[in-house]
Amino acid sequence: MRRAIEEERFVLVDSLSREVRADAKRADDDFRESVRAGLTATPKSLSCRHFYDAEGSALFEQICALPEYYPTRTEAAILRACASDVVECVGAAPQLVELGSGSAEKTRILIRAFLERHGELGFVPIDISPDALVQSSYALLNDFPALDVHAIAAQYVDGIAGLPVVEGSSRLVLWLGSSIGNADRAEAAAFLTQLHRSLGEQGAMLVGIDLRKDASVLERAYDDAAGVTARFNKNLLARINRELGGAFDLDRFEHRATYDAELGRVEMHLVARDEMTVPIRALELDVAFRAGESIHTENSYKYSTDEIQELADASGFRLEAQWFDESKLFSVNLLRP
Ligand code: AVJ
Repeated sequence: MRRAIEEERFVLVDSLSREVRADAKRADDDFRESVRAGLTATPKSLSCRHFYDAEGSALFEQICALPEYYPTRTEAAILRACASDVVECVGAAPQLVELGSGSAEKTRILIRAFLERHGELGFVPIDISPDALVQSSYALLNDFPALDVHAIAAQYVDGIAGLPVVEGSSRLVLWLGSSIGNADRAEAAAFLTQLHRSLGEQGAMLVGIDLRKDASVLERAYDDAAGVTARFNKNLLARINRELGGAFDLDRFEHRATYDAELGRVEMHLVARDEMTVPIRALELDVAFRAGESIHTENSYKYSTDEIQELADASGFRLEAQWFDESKLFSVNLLRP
């Protein structure tokens, strides 16, 4: 089950190669059947979890650097300001776990702070992409000689279940970037409850959550002037063309991002500019669009400070500390059992 890439300081855990192939096949089936279900439903939708193929992941990295997309750099600024407080709050050297670690760029701020305080640290990144794990782990090991990395290529829930046990050390689980925003409020509470149960009394969480704010700021963040987010959104159609033999003409769809202040969420859509029928070969399906018909592709929920408190209460966590940037655009929250 376990493949040692560098014996001393790095372990990458994944499934046996047979299971990896089975997983890849399962992922293909999942994409195909989820696209079929979404495009034959009324209203039409596609799941945001399909954004992140190689192309989409690269576009997401570009989004993070956009002037309009404030979450990434704002969260980084908060982490720089609160890192030493977090280290104090946590106390003894923890096992540092990260959900959806990706490039782990912002995580460096915390790793540095823990290493300065304790001299050594074990880091457990959990990500569905083994390539991203190997790449980010080697970069970290190179830059931090006192760091150990135990990377887990898995879905969040399976990864948490497979966390290595370290005698006498507590756990701090990072969930950054407001990834929690893709879940609706009930799903977010249910997932945190599950984490709370599997982490036990020793586990704390540090969760980055985007805040409610002016619609114009939010809509610019999800519909940037350079059109990167539009390309990111339309990559779903491009991916259907590439992987399922679809015939989508990307120019005949418009990227739309709107903020619903009542629900507190940004919705992304792809809107058909005119009437058309799009064949998708691998699905043996013709998808008919009316002019103006939309495909709902993502929700990104925003929270008030009261809603963050409610989320903590609903999932059995205590909100022990909370940090904001000066303009209160974004929050970083320390949750304890
Ligand atoms: C990765 C879910 C946090 O909702 O802000 C960015 C994804 N979508 N621009 C977000 C996204 C469009 C992002 N999350």
